Amino acid sequence: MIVFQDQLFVFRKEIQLLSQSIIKEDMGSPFTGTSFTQKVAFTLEEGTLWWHAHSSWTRATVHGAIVDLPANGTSYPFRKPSGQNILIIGEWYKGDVMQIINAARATGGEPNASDAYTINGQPGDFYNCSKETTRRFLVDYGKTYLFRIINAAMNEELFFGVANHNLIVVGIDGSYTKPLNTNFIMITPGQTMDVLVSANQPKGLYYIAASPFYDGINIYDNSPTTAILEYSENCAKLPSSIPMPVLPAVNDSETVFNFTKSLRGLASQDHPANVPLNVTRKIYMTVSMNELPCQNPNGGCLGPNGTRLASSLNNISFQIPQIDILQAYYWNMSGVFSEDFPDQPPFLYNFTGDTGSTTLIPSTGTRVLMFDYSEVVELVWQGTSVLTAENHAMHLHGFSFFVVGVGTGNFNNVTDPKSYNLIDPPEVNTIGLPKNGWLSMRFVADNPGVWYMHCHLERHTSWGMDTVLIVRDGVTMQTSMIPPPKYMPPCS
Ligand SMILES: [Cu+2]
Repeated sequence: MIVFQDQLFVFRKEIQLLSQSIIKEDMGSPFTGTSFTQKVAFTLEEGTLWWHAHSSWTRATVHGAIVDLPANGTSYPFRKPSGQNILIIGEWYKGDVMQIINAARATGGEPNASDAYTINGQPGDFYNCSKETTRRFLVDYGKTYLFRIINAAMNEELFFGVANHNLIVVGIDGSYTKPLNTNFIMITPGQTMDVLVSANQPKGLYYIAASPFYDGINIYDNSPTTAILEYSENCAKLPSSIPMPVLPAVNDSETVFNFTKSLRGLASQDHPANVPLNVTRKIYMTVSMNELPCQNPNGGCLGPNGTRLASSLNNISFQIPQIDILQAYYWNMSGVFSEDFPDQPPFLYNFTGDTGSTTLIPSTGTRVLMFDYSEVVELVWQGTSVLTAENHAMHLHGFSFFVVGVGTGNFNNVTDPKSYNLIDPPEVNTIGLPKNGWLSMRFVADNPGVWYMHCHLERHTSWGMDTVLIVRDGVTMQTSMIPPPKYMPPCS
């Protein structure tokens, strides 16, 4: 098992990440104990991001927060908080997560659900093993605190709240938002949300809790995780009297839809929303759960009707290649991926994502979407009910994108763009696509390179709900990919 140093990086705009793998058990890998330095430039982001491993399910434990503070001489677009806390929600399995997904892939069935969610590594008061070590966040009455919340869970979107306290959302994914006053948030795996909490209630103890949002039909972990908001000098009450936040029902899609729809980018003079207006490339992409023929040499499959579970983007279930696409593209190696990702015919919006029979079994392949440098992209994700319908946490590497529209049902290319928010849409890198709904986003393809796009629900990623975007070089050095370092850590 390889464990990376989990440390908090606080910096301004540019850092060097030293990734150090530590030998915990000798698995015979020639790469344990090695290190490499990765240079990451945060040119536009301000707020909270996170880093995590991306090989199979390793991100379950290999992850950490990245905090990007306001640049010197500037401040937050809200009153400076009295204190800050990083709060990472994780997901814990009694078992090796790599074995859990490998076993599921072998049989084509569902992977085991987790055994607990955690807040900064602790499942909380409702677990005997955690009673003594439940995380406590200390506050002084009358002060306001910034909570940088990260959903690092593997497979569930989550509701989150603090008993008797309102939350004010002020940022998502390293971009400020207009303050949104709410008594809960829904945060998808991959997302970060910066939230202000004012300690304005009677001194005491209050539960902080996260519980799942899941509107599909499969197994999931339905246990809440808790931490405690503790006022200094509180008249300590018995634990049994600590109030719990009231969070929406586990399958409350409508509340989640309204929450997503209410998010607004800050769009101020200091933090303008540079929403692309002149779109040059439109992509319509279905997001589906599927099944594939059983290929288990040891017996039958545990997916629906003896098949194996799969998922797809545009009816293509992504196959992870043996050679990484970044190198294959950079060195012009053929046979690794193909460029014929079939865009749906440009905006034939009478597509009915609900007619599942013809697309229940997707095609498979390593297909990529190619973009010329600085193309202005509008991408509409369309959730379908091909096998089952549920919310998906859509995520793009390499870019933040503006969420210009979101709706239920099938996208209509005539009427729906009329309701686009081109003034103050939220700018994110991960967003929940509503069950059986659509979501339209825009970005400028000005970051040359090879970028993964996938659902951040890890089981869907494993089943093929992924693709890759390749942005070609521009005409100058500054608009081209930088060459690989002399020592490139091998992909293993
Ligand atoms: Cu998904």
